[in-house]
Amino acid sequence: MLNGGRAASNRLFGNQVGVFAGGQSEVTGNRVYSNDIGIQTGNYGFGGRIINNVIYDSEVAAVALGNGLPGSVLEFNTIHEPVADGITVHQGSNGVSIKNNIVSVGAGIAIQVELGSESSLHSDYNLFDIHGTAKFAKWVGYDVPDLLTWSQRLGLDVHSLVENPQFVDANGADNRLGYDATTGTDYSDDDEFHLLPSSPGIDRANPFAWYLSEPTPNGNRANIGAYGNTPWATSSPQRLVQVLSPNGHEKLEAESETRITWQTAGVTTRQPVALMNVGGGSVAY
Ligand SMILES: [Ca+2]
Ligand SMILES: [Ca+2]
Ligand SMILES: [Ca+2]
Repeated sequence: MLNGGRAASNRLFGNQVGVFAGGQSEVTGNRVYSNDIGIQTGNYGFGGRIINNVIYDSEVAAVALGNGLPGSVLEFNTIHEPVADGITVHQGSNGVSIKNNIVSVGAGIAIQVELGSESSLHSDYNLFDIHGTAKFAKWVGYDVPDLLTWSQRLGLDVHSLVENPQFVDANGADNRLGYDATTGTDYSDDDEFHLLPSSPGIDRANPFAWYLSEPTPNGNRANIGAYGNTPWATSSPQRLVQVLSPNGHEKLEAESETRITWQTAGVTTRQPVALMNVGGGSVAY
């Protein structure tokens, strides 16, 4: 349990709750698997950051965001749940930001927001994978069948995708996922959530997110999921042109003009990769 501290690069498995975070805690780079709930927040308010974690094989939910405060962030995580729900936002959370995550579910609900936690919620640039008997979303008790309904009715996840994230091999060569509590055997060593080069998660994070920690060629844009903006990100093609908008969720009208935006990598000889204010004060991002 953390209250304002930092949990980094741990393996957390076989618990009721893998990580319980409150205050301004930072939970980063952990492998959290085979717990009832992977990461839970709360305890008089959570305003911290949950970043670059792989969370999987939970019993109830991968992430339960309780008492979230404005500024709290769930970003660049990979969630893979054959049984459990993905992300639950509850217990009066307010102003939670959910971005650049992979959420793959096989039987639960990918994202659900309970009554009283819907205010100022921000969710975008996520990659959802809904397979088996899984459902896309629940909003204050109502089923939301798909991403299109979610984005058009609620204005959430307008740049998000529903596709197979194409992990290298989620359960590894032994074809067993995570930790088996009944025999006390850990099958997680070969569980592999890096993205294949053909993954739709490559270069699909928020275009304004940092990507400089990714090896080149990196598409000048971060990948979605736990390895986005890290040295373990899957590389991009040498040359890339991407249309940013329209991206398929817009309603377009005949004979009216629409602005098309795009980004490129490896096409021109010079390109700004980051603009830094080295002379000024510190900047929070
Ligand atoms: Ca395995
Ligand atoms: Ca396998
Ligand atoms: Ca990239």
